[in-house]
Amino acid sequence: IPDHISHYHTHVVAEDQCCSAVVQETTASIASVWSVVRRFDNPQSYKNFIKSCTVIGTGDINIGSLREVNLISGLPAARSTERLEILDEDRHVISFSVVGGDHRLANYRSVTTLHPSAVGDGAGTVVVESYVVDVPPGNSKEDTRVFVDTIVRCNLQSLAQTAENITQQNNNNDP
Ligand code: A8S
Repeated sequence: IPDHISHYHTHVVAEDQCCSAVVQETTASIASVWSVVRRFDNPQSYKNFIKSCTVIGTGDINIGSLREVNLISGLPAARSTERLEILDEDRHVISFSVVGGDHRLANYRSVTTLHPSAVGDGAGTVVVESYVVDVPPGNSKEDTRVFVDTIVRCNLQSLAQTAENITQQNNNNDP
């Protein structure tokens, strides 16, 4: 594994925290996947549990920018406040942390990186998303990992689908 990948996915994990990673392969190009995942202001474009999102304040999105995320109904939580931690356009790295909300995932932090893949005639992408989070009181590490892995896996499957549609449209416009 190249140095910068292990670097971004190495987390400091305290005794009362757990961490994990989900990997998703897609035939979509890195450019397509990045165009979707880089939009800190628009996570609802592929995260299906999110109903709407508002970036707090005006102007550019920078490290430290905050977003208020509203979830779809039927979940055990309604909103989450999240901070942009890393946005590296060259290395295709985005990271955010959870700083508030009415849910139980305290101190959640995730890092998502994109890498070239042989799938899709050599023009595909591997998406790696790792996270660290406090284990909620009364839950086990294993329960927490299963819960969060499920959400992240849903998000990454939807990201792959969304990006594949964009890649397809680009190919149609540019045969
Ligand atoms: C993400 C990842 C996660 C989001 C979780 C894990 C969340 O939005 C949902 C349910 C919760 O209980 C926690 O990349 C929280 O968004 C769907 C509100 C944070």
